[in-house]
This record gives sequence, structure tokens and C-alpha cells, in this order.
Amino acid sequence: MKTEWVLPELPSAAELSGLTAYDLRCEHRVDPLGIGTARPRLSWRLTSPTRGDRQDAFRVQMLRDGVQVWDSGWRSESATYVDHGGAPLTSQTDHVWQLSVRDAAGEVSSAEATFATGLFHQDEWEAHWIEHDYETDPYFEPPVDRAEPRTVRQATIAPPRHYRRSFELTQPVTRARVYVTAHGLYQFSANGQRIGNDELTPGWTDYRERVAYQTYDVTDVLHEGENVIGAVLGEGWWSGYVGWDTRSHAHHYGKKPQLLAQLVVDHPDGSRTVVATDGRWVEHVGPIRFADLLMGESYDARHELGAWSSPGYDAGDWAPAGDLGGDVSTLIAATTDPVRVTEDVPATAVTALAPGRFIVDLGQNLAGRVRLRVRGAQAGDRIRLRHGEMLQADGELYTANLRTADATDYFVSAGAGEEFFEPIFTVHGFRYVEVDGYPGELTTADVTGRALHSDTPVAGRFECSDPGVNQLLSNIRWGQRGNFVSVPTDCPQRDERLGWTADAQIFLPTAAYQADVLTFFENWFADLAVAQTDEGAIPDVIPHVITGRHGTPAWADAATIVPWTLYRIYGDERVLRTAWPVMRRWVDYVHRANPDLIWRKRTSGHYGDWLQVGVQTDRDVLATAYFARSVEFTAAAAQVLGLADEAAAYGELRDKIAAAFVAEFVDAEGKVRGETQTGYLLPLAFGLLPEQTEQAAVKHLVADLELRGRSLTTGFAGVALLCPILTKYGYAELAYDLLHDDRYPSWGYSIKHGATTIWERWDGWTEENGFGPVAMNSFNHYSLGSVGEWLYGDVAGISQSPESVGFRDLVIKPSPGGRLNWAEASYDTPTGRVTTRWQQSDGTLTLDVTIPPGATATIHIPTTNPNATKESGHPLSQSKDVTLLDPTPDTTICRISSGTYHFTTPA
Ligand code: RAM
Repeated sequence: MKTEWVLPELPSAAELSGLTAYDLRCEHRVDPLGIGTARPRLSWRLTSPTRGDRQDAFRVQMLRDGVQVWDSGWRSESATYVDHGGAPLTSQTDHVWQLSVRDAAGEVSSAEATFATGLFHQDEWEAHWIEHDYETDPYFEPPVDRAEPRTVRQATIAPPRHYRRSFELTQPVTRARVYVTAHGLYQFSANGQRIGNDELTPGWTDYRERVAYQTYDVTDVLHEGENVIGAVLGEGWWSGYVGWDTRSHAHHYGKKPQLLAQLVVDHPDGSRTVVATDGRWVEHVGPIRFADLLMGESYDARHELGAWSSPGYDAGDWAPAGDLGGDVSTLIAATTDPVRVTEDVPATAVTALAPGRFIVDLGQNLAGRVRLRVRGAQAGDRIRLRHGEMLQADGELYTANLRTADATDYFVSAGAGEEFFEPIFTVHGFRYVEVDGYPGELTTADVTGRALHSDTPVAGRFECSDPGVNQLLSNIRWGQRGNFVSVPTDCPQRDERLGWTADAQIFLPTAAYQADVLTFFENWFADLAVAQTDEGAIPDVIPHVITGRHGTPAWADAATIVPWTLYRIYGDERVLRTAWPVMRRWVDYVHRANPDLIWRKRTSGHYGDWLQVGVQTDRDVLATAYFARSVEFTAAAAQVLGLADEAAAYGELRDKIAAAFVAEFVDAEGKVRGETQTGYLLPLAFGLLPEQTEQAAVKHLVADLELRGRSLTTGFAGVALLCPILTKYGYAELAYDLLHDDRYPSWGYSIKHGATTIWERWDGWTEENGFGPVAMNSFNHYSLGSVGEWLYGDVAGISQSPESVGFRDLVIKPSPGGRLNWAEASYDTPTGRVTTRWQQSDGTLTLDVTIPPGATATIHIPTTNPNATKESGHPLSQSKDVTLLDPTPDTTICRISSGTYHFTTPA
């Protein structure tokens, strides 16, 4: 298990002999098992110790079980991806792909990676859905005494059951794979071992249409003779509590959980044994007496089942499972990285509140659970763990903001000396744990926080000289981790945890600088597509549960913004191909209802600039700006997809919306109706203003900030745009003032008051009023963390030119300023890693840049004397690797290609 979620190191220049391919991916994943497509995309990244190096050609050879099935031949292309071009791959086969890359000098280097296909055809499934059968086993024990506070409601959740099947293998095993999923949550075992380290599988999708199955290799676990496979099955998103409506919010998809698994064992003689879930499986309740994502888990160690998934186990009193038949029509191969525990967070302090009752501080707000060590308890002793993000003034746990989420786990001891408890089917959003009923003294060594989230590969890092800004970045990162739990959620702690669409689209650019979130968002977008109404509207939350609202401005616009942003960042046009019908139907829906191009009708929930401070951004302004944005991206997608007529038509429509926006909302002095910061930011960021009014609007924006003593009023929609727009128009110092501000409202204010994650609302806690409204007050919410895009993009200065996709043509434009005297960032683009570091000292600015092979970059170096800028000690005019472009009086601008460069200039 990884102990930290950090960017992996690349080999240093000294360790490399030339152009080197690394991070080989199949369908954007590392060595995936069970892919669902017969023509997967293969991709790789490049690194090189040599300046100007690039990939001149590549070659892929595809081998199935050691036999070559495709050879791309040498292709004189710089692309770092190719779709499998041989005969379509066949189901349930293993592949090795060998990649060779050739540099401009003709040197070749090679790398290889693997993948396996899943089950392509429904008739390959022999598995049936199985579930607890009340007829053969009416035994139902009410959950362990979860007396307080909501026993009745929780009684709808049945104890998780263990399922097993014992079978004989009469031949050795050459390869064994198990394909497994659940309506609910499962943890799979074979021959006494837990299989894989995935959590909360199969993850949350719109189960009505899409249920992902996972594939695990169990070759080394099985053997000739008796074998056992089995699983523990919980409720999860399928039939447990999700959202806030305590009367109806369990059972969104079904009433009780079901399991489906198919083990396929290959033998040396070419024969196969298939063992699949059916009525021959048996089931038994075990130590987990209750488990729910929101409510918590109860574990009674006295009911442990021993070696229940091992051969030789006496399962005489296990009951036959109910066999529901084999409808596999909703099954899809998993396409994205599962949730995993990615870090152990040690407790930092334990405070005794009363005998046996302690508050544990992990020092970090996170999503996950704890592992508790129990020493010296008597059989039947019950320990209660309550989770919370904050403490009250009296030192007690603050839980009012969790609303109806109990977030409470129970452990009942078997009196076995040293015991460990860690729940498996629940997630809490917390920093503090109240441990009640603990025998003896609890120490920090007894409690470990287990952070879990979708294990999206880390793609970036940022650090600078200011500890406050580093803390902000850490809070943004933890906000991402705590809320990317299978789907992008708004919060991990209260009874909500929903995939709010605006939050997702606003945070996506920041998220992508920190982790490779392509497949994560593609998976979520598939649920968005499924949920689009017949008319074309998009629900506020995806997967679509809880709220009937759909078509909200800035929320539903995720339909266009998410695919277009993914395309720009990752350069995979397949995203647009899939999303195109969704994008188009969405903008047509808004257009139909608003033929005069001002989006007033069909605005559904209309949250405006959600959680703005003390102002009201005009809702029509916000909606119409977003309408223009969505149509712009739809036109752009059409262009990429070669749909010239659509591109022209939507392009024209976008210009008309912009004109209508100006006519309706912008006066001759460039004032935008409502005159709020977000009111100015939206048309500036979305390019809606004519040149004459653009500069005037910037002045009004700046004047508003000045009038308020350089203080922000922006909510979710405006905040992401604030610092980038100020920087773009020459007001970087104002952006820095907002960054460093620690008065209310600001990011710094939360940090001054101990925040380790981004808060949902600027007034989550204030000196004046204490805790914000209990009705809605999450302390782990990423939306206001969208300033991360500015830290990577403008402060460290890593972005791409407007025409570029996949960061092939980089713009390195750092903005030294504020209290920072250095900043550095690394980011894994689809081509390879880009790194920047700037430092200001003794009147000199240094800028170190590394550009990956095949990419180009325009470098903007702020300077007091453009003619004095040097690279590795030489004037730029003498450098053969640097092309000088026309400087401005305060900036050196030049072009470079791949490699590492060291610029210096008078600051
Ligand atoms: C709350 C949350 C969420 C937001 C909605 C409108 O549920 O703040 O993030 O998108 O409101």
C-alpha cells in the first residue's frame, strides 16, 4: 500500500540514455485487467535528457499469449497514442504490447505493458445474481444495539452477509480470473485471502443502466483440490442511504444487495473451469451487523466466522443463497481506477473527556475510516466511534452539520486480547473521532486514519515559499481526495455526498492539474448522458438520485464544459465523440425555451452564484453567460469532429448570444447588470464583451474589489475566474492580495482558523457567529478550491496556447508576485512531464523549465530589461535552442522545444 499520494519521481537525466517512453497505458490505465473494448487506445509518455529531443516514429507490436497479433509498423508520427489497429481483440484474452520509440537521430528504445480483455458478450456470462433468501433462511437479527439516535429507520438495512462456494479443481491452474460485481458493495475473497485492495467496489454508477464489474487475477491463489471463493456483501449506494431525505432515501436502486461473480480457470490442456454465482452458493451472517455509507458500521467480533473462505471450513449451517437468474444486460467492464486506501494518517492527539471517552485528532480532515486497536476488552464490551470534522468550544465533537448522517461505528469485543477493528462498507468525512467505551487508556498509536478515494494517478505538484499558500494547496488537494470517492461529490460527511454538476465542472481544471482524472470524469459523464431527459436537460446531481431538478444554469452546463475541458487537457477526441449528442441536445434545449437568447426560462433550481457573499449576481446574467459558453464549446466540439455545418451554426448562435448579452445587460460604460464581481468575471472569462467595453468592465471589477478593501464576494461560479482574470488583465498583485488575505471572507480566513480542507461556505465558521448554518455547512467541499487552477496555471505558469490540446504547445508564463519569492510545479501532460520553478533573489529572477519531448513552449519571462535575459548564462540571441520573439518592455518572450532550460533576468 502506498503511504502517500504523491507525484512519482522520474528518472533523472543522468539515468537516461536517450528518448525513453514510460507510463504506458491501455485505455488510459496502467496494465488494466478486464477492459471492455476490442480496439483499446494505447498511450505513453516520453522523457529525455537531451534538448530538442522528440519522437520521430513509433511502433507497437501486440502479442496475445505470446503470439503477435498486430504490428503497427514504424509510423513517422509524434503522437503518443495509437488505437489498436489489428483485428478486433477477443474476449478474455491477455496481451502484451511492446512499444518502440525512435528519436530524430534514429536511436530506438523500447518498453512494454500488459492488459487483459474482459467479457465482451453477454452470453459469456454464466453467473446469476444471488441474494439473501428469506424463505430458506428467515433468520434475521436486528442490528447490534444502535440505540441512538435513529434505530427504526436503520432497521431497513440488513446485516451484510458472507457468501461462499467450495469447488474442486482436478487439474493445475495456468490462469484464473474472477469477474465480479454487486448491486451493493462487495469485498471478494478466495482461499482465505482478500482479493485485490479495491474499496467500495463496484463503485457508484447509475445502476439502472450501468453496473461495472471488476476483474482480478487469482492464478496464484487457486490450486488443485478444494478451493473456496466468496464475498461479503453490503448495501452501499444500491440500497443504503444516499442524500438527505430520511424517509425515502434508502433503496434508490433496490431493496437488498445482490452479488454476481464468475471465476474462469484455464488449465494446461486448454480446458476451462467456470465457477459462477448461482443457487449452489451458501450464505451466512457474520460479524458485520450493520453497514451503511452514511450511518456507519457495527462489528461484533463475537460473530466472526473464522476461516470462512478457506478450504476445509465447515459451512454446514450456511443457508442456500437465493438465485435471481442471470440478467447481465446492465454490466459494463470497469473503466476507471477504483477507490483505494491511499494513505494512513496517524493520530496526532488524544484527549480524555471522561473515563473511557476520548477525542482523537488526526490533524487532517479526510474521507475514510479509522483502524482501531483494542487492548484488554471483555467479550461483549462495546466501543462507539463517532466522527466529526470540528470540535465545539467545549471540546466535544461537533456533529450538527452532518444532519442525519450518523457517521457512527460500533465495535463489540470478543475479549480476545489485542483486537483490530476497521469498517469496510462505510465512509466518514472527519478529522476527529470520539471513542467511547474504550477499556483503559487510549493512545495515538491505537487509532489510525485511513484515507480513501478514487485512486486517480497523481499528475501534479505545486509548492512555493509561502507556508499559507502551501497550506491552501494542501487543503485543495485534500478536498479533491475526500470528494473524489467513485464520483465527484460535494461533501463526504453529511447526508448528501452527491455528484453536483456545477461543483464538478468548476473544479475539473484544478483537479486535472493534480491527478489524471480523465477516466474518472468519463465514467461520471456516462451517467450524466444516461440521465439526460428526453427534452435534453441535465439533472443537478449525477448519478441522478434525490432531486427532480434539472437544467440549472452552470450546473447542467457540465454537459458541455466537462467534455470540452477533458478534450483540451487530455487531447483524446473520443471524449467529444461520445459527448457530442449530449452537448448538442443540451444547448438545443436551452435555445428552444429561450429563442430571444436571454436564458430566463427553464432555469430549474437556479442557484445563481451559489454561496456568494453579501451580493446577488443577476441570475439572468449568469445563465446567459453560461448559455454562450455551452454553445461555444458545442461549436468547438463540432469543429473537432469534422461537423462543419454544425460548427458554423453553433458558432453563429454563440456570437448572437454574446451580442444579446451585451444588448441586455451591459451599458455604454461597460457596467454589467447587478455590478457584482461575478457579473463582470463571467463575460470577461467567456469572451462576451466587445473590445470597447472589455477594458471598462475590468476597471469596474477592480473598482468593486478596491471599494471593498480588496475583498471578494464570489461564490462557486465566480471564484474560479477571479484570480485568473485579474492576472490576465494585468492585476496579478490584486489576485495575490486575495490569495494572502486572511480576513473574512477569504481562503486565508479558514486557514487561520485551522482548516485542513476547503470549506463549502466562506462563513463555515466565523469569529462573529461561530459555526455557519447547520442546514448546509460542509468543511470538506472542493468548489471554492478552484483557485488551484490559478496556482498551477498562472503562479507557477503552466498552461497551453488556445489552439493547443493535450498541452502539446505549452505556455510557460509564471507570475511572480505577492509574498512569494519562489514557486515550482510539475505536471504530467499526455506527452510527458513539464516542470517550472521560478525564484526571485538579489534583483534576479531565475526560471527553470523542463518541457517534455515533442512539446513546444512559449516562455514569458517577466523582466526589467528584456535584453539582459540569459539562458544557461548566454544571451538569448546566442542560444541555438531558443527562438526570441518580439519582447514587450517588461517581458522576454521566446520559443523553445523539449529539454531543460535555465533562464535568468534582472527582476
Ligand atoms: C449544496 C452544495 C452543493 C451545491 C448545491 C447547489 O447541496 O453546496 O455543492 O452544488 O447545494
